[in-house]
Amino acid sequence: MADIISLHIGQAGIQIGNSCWELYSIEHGIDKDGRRDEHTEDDKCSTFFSETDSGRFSPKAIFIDLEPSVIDSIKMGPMKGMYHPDQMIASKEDAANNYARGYYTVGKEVVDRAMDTIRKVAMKCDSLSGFMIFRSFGGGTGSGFTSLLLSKINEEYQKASKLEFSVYPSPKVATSIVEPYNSVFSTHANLDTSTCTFLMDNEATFDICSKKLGIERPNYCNLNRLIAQVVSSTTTSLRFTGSLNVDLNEFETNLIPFPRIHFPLVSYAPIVSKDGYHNSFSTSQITQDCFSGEYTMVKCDNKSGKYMACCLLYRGDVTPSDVNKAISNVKTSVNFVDWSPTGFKVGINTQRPEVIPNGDTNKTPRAVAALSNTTSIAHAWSAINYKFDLMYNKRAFVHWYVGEGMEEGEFTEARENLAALEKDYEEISKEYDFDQSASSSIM
Ligand SMILES: Nc1nc2c(ncn2[C@@H]2O[C@H](COP(=O)(O)OP(=O)(O)OP(=O)(O)O)[C@@H](O)[C@H]2O)c(=O)[nH]1
Ligand SMILES: [Mg+2]
Repeated sequence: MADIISLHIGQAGIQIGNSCWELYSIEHGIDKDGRRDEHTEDDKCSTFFSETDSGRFSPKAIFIDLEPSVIDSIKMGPMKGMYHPDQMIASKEDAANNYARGYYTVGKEVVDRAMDTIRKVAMKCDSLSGFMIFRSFGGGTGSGFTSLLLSKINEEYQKASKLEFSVYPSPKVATSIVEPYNSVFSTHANLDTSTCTFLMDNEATFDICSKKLGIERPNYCNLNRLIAQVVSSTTTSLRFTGSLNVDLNEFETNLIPFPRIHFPLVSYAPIVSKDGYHNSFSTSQITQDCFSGEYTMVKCDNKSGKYMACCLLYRGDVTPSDVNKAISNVKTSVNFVDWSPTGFKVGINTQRPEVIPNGDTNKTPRAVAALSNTTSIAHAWSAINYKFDLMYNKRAFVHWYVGEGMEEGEFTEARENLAALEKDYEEISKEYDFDQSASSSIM
C-alpha cells in the first residue's frame, strides 16, 4: 500500500490542513479521537492515516510553523485528539511576511527538526509515494521556509512526488504588500522542487463562497472548508478503492507534459448551499460547470487559454457512459493545443462526497474535480510579475530581505526565471509549425 505524507506549513497551510483532516476523517468513519467506526467499508485509508498499536488512526501529517499561535489553537481545537503531538512543530517567532527570514534566518533553526520528524514518519511507511504540501506563497513561512524544506526533502526523497496545494495571492486583495516578492521567490524555488502544484487564490475561493453558497462575508474557515472539499475530491482515488481509479503518479504523468508546466487549474462542481436543491446536478451539468470559469480556484480567464491535458475526477453516482456524453458536450468548447489532441483522463470513484455537520454545503450524489493544465494560468504569473516590477524598480522593501541574508542578485535571478516561465506558456500556445519544430523545444 502506498503512503502519502502531508506537510502543513505556516498559517494558511495549517488551517487548510485542519479542514482537510476534518473532512477526511468523516469520509473514513474516524472520530475526533482517532477511533474508527467498525462498519466502515474497507478502504485505502492507510495511505493517509497510520494505525497505532491501540487501534487508533492518526493522520500521516506534519504541521510546522515558525511561531506557536496557530498550532496552539489546533492543539486546543476539536481535532486535537487526532494529531500526534510529536508531529506538530512550532518555533518562537514567525517570518514576518519575509521570505528571507523563512529561508535564511528563522527558518534555518527549525529545518533540521522538521527533517528529523519527516524521517521518523517516512520510516514507518511501507512505500512512500509522495508528499502533499499545503502552504501560502505569500507568507514568510509558507514561502521561504517551505522552499528551504522542499530543497532538503528533494535531496533525500528524490523519487517521491511533491504535490502542492498552495494559496496564491489574489489579484485585488492582498494581506501584505510584499506578497509579490515572496510569491516570485516561491515560484522560482518551486519550479525545481515540486512535481505538481495546484494554486488557489483567496479571491476566487471567496467569490465561490459568496456567490454559490450565499455566505455574506466568508472567513478563512468557510474558504478552508471549500478548499478541503476540492482537495478531498482530488485525493479520493488515493484513499478509496474504485473501478476507474487514478493514482498519484498516473495523474501526474497525464497532467504534466513538461516539468516546469506543472500548475493545473482546479475547478470543482457542484457547490450547493445547505438549503440548495441538489438533485438537478447531472453528470453533464457538473462537468460543464467546471469549464464555465465560475467554479475555478484561480481568477483567470479559463476560456482564452489552450488546454494541454485535463483530468476529470468523478465521485459518487456516475457511470462511464454519462461521463462519455458529458465529455463530448464540453469538448466543443475546450480549446486544446494541437500537439495534445486527446486530452481527457478520467477517474471514477463510487465514494460519494461527504459534508461537515453544520457546514456550509449540502450533500450531493456526485461531484467532479477538473484538473486542467491550461495556458490560462499564465495570467496569474503576469499579474504578480507586474507588481514585483513596480516595487523592485524602486528597490522598495528590498533592504528587509538583504538584512536577512539574501543577496540582491536573487531578486533578478528569480524574476528572470518567472519571465522565462511566462515565455514557456507563450511557446506552448503557439500553433504547431513543422518547419520550426525541430529547433524549438520548450524545456
Ligand atoms: N485560504 C486561506 N488563506 C489563508 C489562511 N491564512 C492565511 N491565508 C493567506 O495566506 C497569506 C499569508 O500567509 P500566512 O500563511 O498567513 O503566512 P505564514 O506562512 O504563516 O508566514 P509568516 O506568518 O509571515 O511567518 C495571505 O495571502 C492570506 O490571505 C487560511 O486559513 N486560509
Ligand atoms: Mg504565520
